[in-house]
Amino acid sequence: MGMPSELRALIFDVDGTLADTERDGHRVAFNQAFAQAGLDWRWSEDLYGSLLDVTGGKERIGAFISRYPGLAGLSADPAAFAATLHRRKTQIFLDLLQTGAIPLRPGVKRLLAEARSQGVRLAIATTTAPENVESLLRYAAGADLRGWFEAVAAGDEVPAKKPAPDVYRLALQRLGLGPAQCLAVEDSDNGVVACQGAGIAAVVVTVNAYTRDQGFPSVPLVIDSLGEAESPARPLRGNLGGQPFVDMALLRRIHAEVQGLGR
Ligand code: XBP
Ligand code: MG
Repeated sequence: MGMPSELRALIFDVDGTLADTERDGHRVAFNQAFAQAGLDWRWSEDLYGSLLDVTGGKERIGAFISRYPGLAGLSADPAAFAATLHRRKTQIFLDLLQTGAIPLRPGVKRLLAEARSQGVRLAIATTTAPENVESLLRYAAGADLRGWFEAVAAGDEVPAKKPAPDVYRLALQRLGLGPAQCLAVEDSDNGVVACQGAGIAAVVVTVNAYTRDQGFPSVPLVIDSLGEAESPARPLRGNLGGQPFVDMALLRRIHAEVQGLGR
């Protein structure tokens, strides 16, 4: 057992983690894209929740088409059709982001700023399209947070999306760090399996309405948000050591414990 690695970087998931983008963002954009294409498809909040097990918007449209045979309006080539619909959806989602309609989740900006003040590097590993990351970071927080992240791995940059480890491996490669030097922040089982598959054992999960009932195998801390002084984080698993929110000291403790366990 070598010396435990120092925590050098945090790698953040985007959708459901940096911001609650799915129900009122992506889902709304998908439905508007369907309507603009003259389709009578409409993804309710529940149906969308069942489709979220498929990561990637194009892949999610494809899964919908295969799960509901006989849909009206299909073209001959479903993959090309899904890709065209997805491009339209992405443009609608970008317009939505640029209105500032989607805020960062509680505690995100506070934790990012604290990490930066301590020289802990920041990266992103996400399934969503790269242009969505740029706009979310530019417009969600008011201040332009895009420059805070030195490495972004996103969307189709990798052949296999979460729960495959590819996008976390790409983030690690762009950081030039090993998995033991990093801690991931995620919101979903798919995301946890992906980071663990890339060797990142230190992970904290902030759940949302769509993911709160997932299992999160071997995750030391599962909470309802990163928390703020005025809106404390509530743990579903693990504990915050009596403090109201997740801070760098807590993340360093979790990272050290996981390293010490040699997981
Ligand atoms: C969540 C996803 C994405 C979004 C939709 O990504 O699976 O597909 O739901 O975005 P993550 P796109 O949690 O890894 O951030 O339509 O651009 O895929
Ligand atoms: Mg997510």
